[in-house]
Amino acid sequence: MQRLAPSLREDNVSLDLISLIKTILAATKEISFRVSQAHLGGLLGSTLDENIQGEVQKKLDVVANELIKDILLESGFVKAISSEEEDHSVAGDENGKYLVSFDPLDGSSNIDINSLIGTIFSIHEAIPGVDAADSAQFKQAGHKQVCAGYVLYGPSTMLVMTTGKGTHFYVLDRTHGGFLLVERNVQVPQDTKEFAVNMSNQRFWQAPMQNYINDLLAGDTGPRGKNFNMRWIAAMVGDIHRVLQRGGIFTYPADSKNSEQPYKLRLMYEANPMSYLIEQAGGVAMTSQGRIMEIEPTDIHQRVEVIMGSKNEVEKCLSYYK
Ligand code: AFP
Repeated sequence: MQRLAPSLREDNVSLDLISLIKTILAATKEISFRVSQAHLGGLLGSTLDENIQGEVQKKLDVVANELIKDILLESGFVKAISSEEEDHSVAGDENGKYLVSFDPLDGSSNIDINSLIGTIFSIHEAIPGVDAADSAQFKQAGHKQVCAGYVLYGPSTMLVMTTGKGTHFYVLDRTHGGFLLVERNVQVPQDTKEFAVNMSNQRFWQAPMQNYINDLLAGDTGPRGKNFNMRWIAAMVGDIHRVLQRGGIFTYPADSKNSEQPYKLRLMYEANPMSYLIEQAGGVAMTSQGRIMEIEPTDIHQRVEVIMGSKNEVEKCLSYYK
């Protein structure tokens, strides 16, 4: 099995970007260890703080954020970072070539139940001439990402990553401490019989999504003429990993639970990187209005509607909005 760096060189990834990726992965290896020891090390449960999203921070959210932040800011490769757990972007090296957005631990509600969680990251090129402290440089659309990926802390620790030459799977081999390539050019099946959505929000969705899901639930007695299965891990990393592996549609649609906040998922460090991975694997990543990676960001913490996965199923879902 091929090691990480040679596999990236095969995709003509620059040495600087490879070094940055290895820097991020060094932090995730430590996070993987801390996650496995969390119960023993008193790292379960919440802190007394909330992040800027108004969510209570888990102890491991804070630990993971500090590990990634520190290693990136010390690396010299990074001009600035933005994180789910940081109110504002944080300046790095004025000469750093890259901007990194990340969710240090996605699926926080799974931490205390020993279930799937992961780190999501998205890399853009820094804009020359812009001050490192200026958060406006993060306002770059998802199609400008030069790399995106996640590390899933599951039964095995897996890296799923793209640099624009397909989406590849790697597994952390603890015998030598590196990630090994296990599957190159993963392909999302175009058709599926599986959907992922938080059904408890159903009554708050807009009519098109209500109608679409009702038709899936009607199974072979309804207009779709086939039975669908439902899965919900409550961590986007886990749900998207399943979709990449065996197909499916994943959605977090607009809802009316909180009129000031119709969307749940964050554009810069959830929707954009996952869209890049899904599209590079032949899937589709949309809102009901258009392609996620075309959205021009207005804020590093902005939220967005998400409908992504198997091509034909996503297109079917979108047809209900026409
Ligand atoms: P955190 O980033 O706060 O851990 O939230 C996880 C998440 O944004 C995403 O990974 C899940 O798909 C979604 O929340 C789960 O939301 P529900 O609470 O509706 O299950």
